[in-house]
Amino acid sequence: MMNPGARFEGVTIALSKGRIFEDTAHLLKAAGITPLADPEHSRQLILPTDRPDVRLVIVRASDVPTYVQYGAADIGVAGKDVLMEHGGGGLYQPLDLQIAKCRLMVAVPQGFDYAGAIRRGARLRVATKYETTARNHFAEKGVHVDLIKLYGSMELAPLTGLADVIVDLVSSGNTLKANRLEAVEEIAAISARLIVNVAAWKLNRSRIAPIVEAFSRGVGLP
Ligand code: PRT
Ligand code: MG
Repeated sequence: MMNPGARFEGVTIALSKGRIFEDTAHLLKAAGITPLADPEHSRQLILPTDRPDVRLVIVRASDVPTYVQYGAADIGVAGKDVLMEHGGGGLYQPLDLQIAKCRLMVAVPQGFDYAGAIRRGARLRVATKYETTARNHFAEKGVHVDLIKLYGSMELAPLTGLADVIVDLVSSGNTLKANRLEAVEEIAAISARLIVNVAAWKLNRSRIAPIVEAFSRGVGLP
């Protein structure tokens, strides 16, 4: 039996707070949706909006695809990094929102001879939050790696001897520079995507399609 809190007849949108929420605000506005609380200041995890048929749920960035995949949310906004790692099962990905842009990179301590290590067939210790994506990337290149799963502050791993290289997101490059690291290889260009539960898209299209269309009209606008 579904728990009573799960019974909501409208559209549930999953977002993470921080940059995704901030960068999505203008897209929500384009869709005529105004949140009635600010997740940075409210402790509420379910945020009502000015539309009684639309609510937001605030979850960890890496949990957004999971909520949408299982239909606990109908729609979500997730970084391509998170979607690559998740795999994308049960998700329809109709829109590149062109927000929260960055690059997923391999980075090493400044001066580390990455190309040489690969040429020699060295076995690399790779610290990352993106275990699956990193494993696929190095397997494709034929590089032998030992993966070390971390949940944050990847930049610290090479500085403490935990790993030789990291796989992490880079936008300005300031974090790498501040830790005497340098990017040596791009794995993927990243931006946030609109994701929709595949079943909801089929069964509740009349409610979801207008929101997706409004988001698409807002893409690229300030
Ligand atoms: O914080 P939490 O653990 O809950 O989750 P999260 O860190 O995944 O969430 P959040 O809000 O930080 O990131 C959400 C999404 O924003 C990511 O999944 C990316 O798709 C996107 N994004 C865009 C970024 C960045 N740019 C980014 N620069 N996410 C993280 N960073 C971090 C990066 O990991 C590194 O530590 O910023 C640092 C590098 O920034 P520069 O400017 O110094 O290069
Ligand atoms: Mg973060």
